[in-house]
Formats: sequence, structure tokens, C-alpha cells
Amino acid sequence: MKISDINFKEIVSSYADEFPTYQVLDEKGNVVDQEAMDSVSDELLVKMMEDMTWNREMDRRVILLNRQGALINFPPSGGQEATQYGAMMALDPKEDVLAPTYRDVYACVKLWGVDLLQAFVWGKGHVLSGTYPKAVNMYAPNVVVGGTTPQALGSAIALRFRNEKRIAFSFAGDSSTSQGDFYEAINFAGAYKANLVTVIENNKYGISVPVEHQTAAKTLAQKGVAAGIPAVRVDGMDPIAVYLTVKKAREYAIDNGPVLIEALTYRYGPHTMSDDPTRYRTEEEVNEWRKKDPLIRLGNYLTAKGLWSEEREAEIKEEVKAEAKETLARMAKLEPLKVTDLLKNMYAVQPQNIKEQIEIYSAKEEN
Ligand SMILES: Cc1ncc(C[n+]2csc(CCOP(=O)(O)OP(=O)(O)O)c2C)c(N)n1
Ligand SMILES: [Mg+2]
Repeated sequence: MKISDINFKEIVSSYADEFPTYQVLDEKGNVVDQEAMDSVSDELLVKMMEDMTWNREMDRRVILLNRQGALINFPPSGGQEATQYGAMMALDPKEDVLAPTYRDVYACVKLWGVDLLQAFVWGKGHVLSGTYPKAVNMYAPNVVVGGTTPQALGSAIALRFRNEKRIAFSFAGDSSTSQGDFYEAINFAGAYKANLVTVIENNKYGISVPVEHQTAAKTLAQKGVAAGIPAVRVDGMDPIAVYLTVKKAREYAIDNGPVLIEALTYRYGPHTMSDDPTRYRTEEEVNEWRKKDPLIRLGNYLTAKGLWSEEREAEIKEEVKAEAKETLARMAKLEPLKVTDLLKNMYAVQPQNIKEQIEIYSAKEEN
């Protein structure tokens, strides 16, 4: 090759071409990859539909409860269910270690053994929200942007060293990929062949900042190239495509090392309840994404097969209503949080300064 052959424009555009977007069900619910579809049981698809319906309704209810002041600081996940449920259903909750973000809390309730009460008090910063039984293999949902992948990496390296046949999995927002922590994590993961799978939930925004303002990279998947790890892009509104891609990645990661998956998705609601998305995105854009909705897509497919109905959907909505009501009643019975509760839950082995603080606050709380 000669220096005169160098074409910078071609080089940079070729990166994006490397990453086509995989899909199994198109926006109307038509199968575009029959072989992939045949590998998934009806039973699993119905469960997927039920769980995503649960999430969508719970999301709606929790938004209402926020507006009534019963719950605070909630990051809605409506729109992102295909990515969250597709990915987590491909994991093994008894074996795999999960590092979720704040937006994945409700999927952890449905699929990972977290109590709904823990999700309800999570926004209040209650210690209960981050203290799980040993059987729940997960880190507390992380608010630190870029924080989940380094956490999962630690577990993933340990799993490789011990030659265990399971993985550590992290979700990461698109903004995570603009943080140094994320690059460091995937770089180390590659070097140590860590049993790590990371799904980037690319919902196009970090609060109000669009992806195009965060990076010049045309895809986020291409960030895996520099780490020397395989990366793919998947339609994050297609739960089956996400499920099968993560399943395949999990198998690969156990034998070989890390995989990075960029899922193209969208959040319909605000970033959190204190955000006004109309200030940075148009109604047309939201409506375009709503057309890609995972519930409509999978619902159409399952209805055509006689496996889904409006009655079933209504039943689930009623269940959610009852579950939320019962959990609010449990929440009302919780003792108010004390400073010592926070201090006592900070370390497994308490350092001297924390012990001293516990003593000081215990005395105050007794009065
Ligand atoms: C290290 C760090 N910087 C800034 C913030 C404030 N913050 C909270 S969420 C958020 C945007 C995250 O966007 P993204 O990673 O795309 O996830 P999404 O909210 O879209 O799910 C920011 C900047 C934070 N929590 N942590
Ligand atoms: Mg985002």
C-alpha cells in the first residue's frame, strides 16, 4: 500500500458498514429470519410477552404513583422492554451475575428475584433496595454512568480464572460508552478473556444529550473493535433478536471471552420524573419509535398464532394493579430509615470511623 492510497473518509465510513443491525421480527410482526424464529419456543415467546406487558403497565402505574407523590425519582423504561427482557431472558439467574443500571430495576423484579418493594423504595435511597438475599446474583442497580461494566468485569475475570461455565452481564446506557470506565472495562475484558457480555441500551440520549453529540462514531458497537472483542448491533425493539443474540453471546463468552452488543432502542417517557423530554426531542420522533414498539410487534405475531389476546393483556394489567396496591401497603409499614441503617450497610467489615459514627448516631436516635 502506498501513502497516496490512504483515504481517511473511506476508512472512517467503513467502520459503520461493519455493523449491520440484526432482526428476527420486523415492525409489523412479520418474521424476517425464519430459522431464528424456529429456534424459539412458543412458550418462551408467550412468557416474554407477558413479562413485557407487566413491565409496561407497572411503568405506567409507577409514573402515576410518582405524580401523586407516593414514590420518588423513577427512571421509566417503557419502550426499552425488548432490550431488557430479551437480554435477561437469555441469561441464567441462578448462575450468571448481573450488573444493571437504574433503568433496569423493574426487569430485575420480574426476572431476577428482586422484591417489588425493593424497587419501590429504590428511588428513596432506602437501604432495603440494595440489600439482596445471597441467591440474587446481582450488583445494586447503578446510577453511576459507566459504572456497571467495570463491576461486571470484576466478576467476569474471576469466572474466567476459576474456569466457571457462567457469565457476568452488564447493561450500559449509550452515555456509558462516552465514559473512560467503559473503555477500560471492555479493554481489560478483552485482555483477560473475561466471561463478560455487555448490552448497550442505545436509547439515543443521555438525558437530553443525543448520541451524535457524545461521539463521532456512527455505531457504538464499533467501540468493541479497539478492545479486540466481537461486537454486534441488534434491533433493540425486537425481543427475539435481542434474546437470540445475547444467548449466542453468552455461549461464546463462556468459552472464549467478552462480547459487546449494541441494542437500538428508545425510551418513550422522560429520563426521570424530573425531566421534560419535549425540550429536546420532537413528538414526531417519539411517534416514529412507537411504531417499532416491541409489544405491538410480538403481540401481532402471537395473536395471529392464537397465543395472545386482549383478555390476557387485561388480566395482566389487573394483576399489576393488585401487586402495586399490596406493595404500597407493605411500604407504608416500613420503619422510617435511620442514619445508622445507612452506616451499617456500607461495609461488610466496618472501619473505625464508621464504627464511631454509628455510635454517635445511635445515641442521637435513641433520644
Ligand atoms: C458518572 C456520572 N456522570 C453523570 C451522571 C448524571 N447522569 C445520570 S443519568 C445520565 C445519563 C445517562 O444516559 P445513558 O447512559 O444513555 O442511560 P439512559 O439514562 O439513557 O438509560 C447522567 C449524565 C451520573 N449519574 N454519573
Ligand atoms: Mg441513553
